[in-house]
Amino acid sequence: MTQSAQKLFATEALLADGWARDVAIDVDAEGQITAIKPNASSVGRERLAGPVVPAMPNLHSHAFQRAMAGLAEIAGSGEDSFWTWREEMYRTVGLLDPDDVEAIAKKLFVEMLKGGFGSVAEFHYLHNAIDGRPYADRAEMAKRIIRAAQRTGIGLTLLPVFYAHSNFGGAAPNPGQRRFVHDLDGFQDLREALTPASVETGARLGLAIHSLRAATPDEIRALVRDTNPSDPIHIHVAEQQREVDDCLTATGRRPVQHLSEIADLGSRWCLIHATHMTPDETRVVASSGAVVGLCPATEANLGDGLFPAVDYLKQGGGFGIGTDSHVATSVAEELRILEYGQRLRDQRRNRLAAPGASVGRTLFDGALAGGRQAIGMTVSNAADFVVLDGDNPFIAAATGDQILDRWIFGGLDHAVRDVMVAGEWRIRNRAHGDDERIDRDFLKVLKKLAATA
Ligand code: NGQ
Ligand code: ZN
Repeated sequence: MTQSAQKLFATEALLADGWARDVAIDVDAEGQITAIKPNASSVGRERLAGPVVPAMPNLHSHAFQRAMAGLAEIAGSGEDSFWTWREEMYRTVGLLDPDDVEAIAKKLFVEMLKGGFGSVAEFHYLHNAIDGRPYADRAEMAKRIIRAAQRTGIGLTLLPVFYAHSNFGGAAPNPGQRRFVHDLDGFQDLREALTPASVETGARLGLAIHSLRAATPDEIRALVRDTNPSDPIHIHVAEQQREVDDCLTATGRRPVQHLSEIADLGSRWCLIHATHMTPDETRVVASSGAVVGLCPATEANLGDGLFPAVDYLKQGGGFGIGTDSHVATSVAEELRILEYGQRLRDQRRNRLAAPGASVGRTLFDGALAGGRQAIGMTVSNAADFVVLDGDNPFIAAATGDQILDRWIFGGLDHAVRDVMVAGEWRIRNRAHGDDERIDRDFLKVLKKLAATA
């Protein structure tokens, strides 16, 4: 898509090498940044309405789950868990047609933009029709995700998910999983069906393997072998203690240990959650070049446990953030919960930054680098950035890292004002051009779900 070139000016901006003042930013007609000059003049440039920070990649999303956020909070037997939540999630899965999923994804992607994300990796496993048969076009559902990203303007890395079993040892899938499953040939057909749409829209493609429960070691090796060597590979791993126990029973190994023996973990890999790791496993992952995909709001909501972030970050481990089930959709909220989990466990403050460093800045920089790697966006000059609200007194009075600390830890949940992705304004003054229609279509889906409750 071509647009006209833009000459922008920010009084303060977080650049690759740190904060700079009076920054001139040139964006060309393809949406690429062609020049960034600090200490420049604003003459002839559009003045941005506040400090500028890079847009964050959201490295883990199951878009359809946005529709049930907040609806699984009625206490059951007293033993509610991830696994009872999953039953409710499967019930929602059984109700959604392609139009519904597209409407949910559009609403969600706009919310993510408003929360400070510029791109998303969709871990997409809702492939088959409600009765479990493939759609006439196997890529029907995935194409709805692509269309939602294109219409809302969020950057997309689509990760079609391989899912074949209900548990370790190649157990048959259960009925609630019929919309997710493929064999290796069917999955290859899906990937091929997606290639033209991804080329046409600029969506990046990668591979996701649902979990060590859902794919056997042989299947994992075959999938990795058949994937373009530069594509990212994502997998859920070690999120729940029960998964650790089942893995130990089936293989004699813990999940992360088992995965590291099946696959050569390196910079293409993104381990989603990796919550339950021993110090040895933590060391292996931290030194592997892989990224861990942390989803702090969802992990808290589902009662997963706490990732050993203090040890992992001290060892230089890579990480990014995802909103996963979308009980939150904001950069600030995910980073805040990540830090607060460690504080609650340790009964200490400022856990994830080195002495003298800002926690907000440390987490923001870490999640940006890891997120870009995990979504396959490492070499990019795309104009993807967020303008924080310079009229907010907290932001207006802050400078440098304090801007991030105020945003993340000061409760400024509406600090994101404008968002540019690939050189186009997707959010201006907190609004998306298509808000009304997107809300109307989304409301229809919510009413349909409420009618079947
Ligand atoms: C998912 N979600 O695939 O949506 C999973 C739940 C499972 C999270 N792990 C299902 N947060 O892991 O079996
Ligand atoms: Zn997930």
